[in-house]
Amino acid sequence: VLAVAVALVGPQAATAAAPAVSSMRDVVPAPLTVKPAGGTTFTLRPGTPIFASGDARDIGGYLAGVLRRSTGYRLPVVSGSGPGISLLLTGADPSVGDEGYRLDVTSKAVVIRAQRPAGLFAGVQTLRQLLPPAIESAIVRKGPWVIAGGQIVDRPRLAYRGAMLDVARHFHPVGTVLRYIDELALYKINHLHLHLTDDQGWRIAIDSWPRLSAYGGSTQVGGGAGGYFTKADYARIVAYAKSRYITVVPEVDMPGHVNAALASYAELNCDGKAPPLYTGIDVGFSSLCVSKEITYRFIDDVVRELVALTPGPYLHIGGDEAHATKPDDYATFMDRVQKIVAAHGKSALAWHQVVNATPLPSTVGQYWGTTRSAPDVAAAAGRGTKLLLSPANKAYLDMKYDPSTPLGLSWAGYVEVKDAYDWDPGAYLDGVSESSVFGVEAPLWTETIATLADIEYMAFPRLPAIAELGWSPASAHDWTSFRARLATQGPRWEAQGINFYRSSQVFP
Ligand code: TNX
Repeated sequence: VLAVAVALVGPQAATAAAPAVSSMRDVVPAPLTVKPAGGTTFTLRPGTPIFASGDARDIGGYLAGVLRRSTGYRLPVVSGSGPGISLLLTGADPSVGDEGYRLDVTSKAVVIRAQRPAGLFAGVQTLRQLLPPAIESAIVRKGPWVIAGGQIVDRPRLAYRGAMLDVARHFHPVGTVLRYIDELALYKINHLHLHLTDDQGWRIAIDSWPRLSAYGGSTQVGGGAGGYFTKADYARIVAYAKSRYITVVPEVDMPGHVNAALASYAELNCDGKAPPLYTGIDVGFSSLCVSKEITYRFIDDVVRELVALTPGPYLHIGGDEAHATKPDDYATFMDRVQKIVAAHGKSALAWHQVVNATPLPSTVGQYWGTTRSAPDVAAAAGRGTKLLLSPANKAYLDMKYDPSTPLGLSWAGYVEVKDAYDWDPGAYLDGVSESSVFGVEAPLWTETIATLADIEYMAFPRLPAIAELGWSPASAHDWTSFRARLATQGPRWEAQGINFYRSSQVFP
């Protein structure tokens, strides 16, 4: 009897503690403009239609899928218009651009208007946050499902809002990556950078060099079994990400971080001898052989096969911590590899050391330093190189929150939620103006991160902080507002079973 009583009290207590109607002002990332209409509410009913036709149809189906899980309602997806939820690709102000939207909630209808499907998808993510947290439950909950009335007009500040997952140090299987994609979508992240290769493992099948994955993917940090994505696995990730309006950016890290490749093919080594596989966490000890022609045939093959799997415009070529490559060789190598990528019709992304070579006009440099002064990077920006900002002491999700964090590293310092949030990407690097800033990205290196629960613990709540810096207008940047809005996300993460860090800065 006692157990039954507890089971009954549990969910009711949680519902009672949460406000009946979520505030329009609590959305993360903060929208461009929010105008609540005091008193007006819309209530979701079992038969509420979701009107969506043409290119909006898939998003209607996606929204219905999200809402049916927790409401148990039918929520038919139909064409036409009327009282209900409408997803329209007409009538949005052109100023919302490709990813923006307008959302109107009245007592009769919820209407999301956008110019492009990506904008409707972003509007749908906002709509989820206007519903009670239990809407995120994987099992049917009681409701009522009430949405506060008003209007939101929204569009992103920066074009590229990314997250990186290192599947090389610890391999993370397809299911984990798909779940992370769904979590990124919640916060309007639009790029997933997959760090596919490193000293400890090669994680993508390359048909013309099969030992890369078969042997080079056979272990990981700590000596576990590792693993790799078949091309079908990888295509599934790319397609799933696309359905969430996320572009996958594959990285093959070169000329350093290549022990797994060198171990797989003796001929890639300058001395013709394959080193053993590596399961430690040192960096900077391996290099491709810059003077051998086979190196470039190898890269051309890998790039060609990856490009065939990559609908997006970018291929990441690494370029970090090439301590085992002489500086002249590094420049020679990076310049040649950028041309290989260009010859296959893609633009290169590279860690910011690429500025020590000659970045092509299309190459984007990813800044991962820990100082605001980086004269060589600023000079490159002055010459036209666009920058993706991932300052390690702000944006690295693998840094410990504080000394007691059981996972993670601390070489760039401890990164509490406020540290992750309190910087302005448009005015961060000395001498670099916002016009040179292509976007922000939150990398998650996985030397110490082995499971989905580990990934979630490090990403939440810092990932939404970086997402807000990339999406919300600079004028909305305010820690006090952000931490209050972030706190309202906690019950949503609980409903989804996301394992998050209960930072005392956010959840006192
Ligand atoms: C530096 S940041 C690295 C990675 C490590 C990471 C750990 C960068 C471009 N390289 O090889 O995994 O630190 O935080």
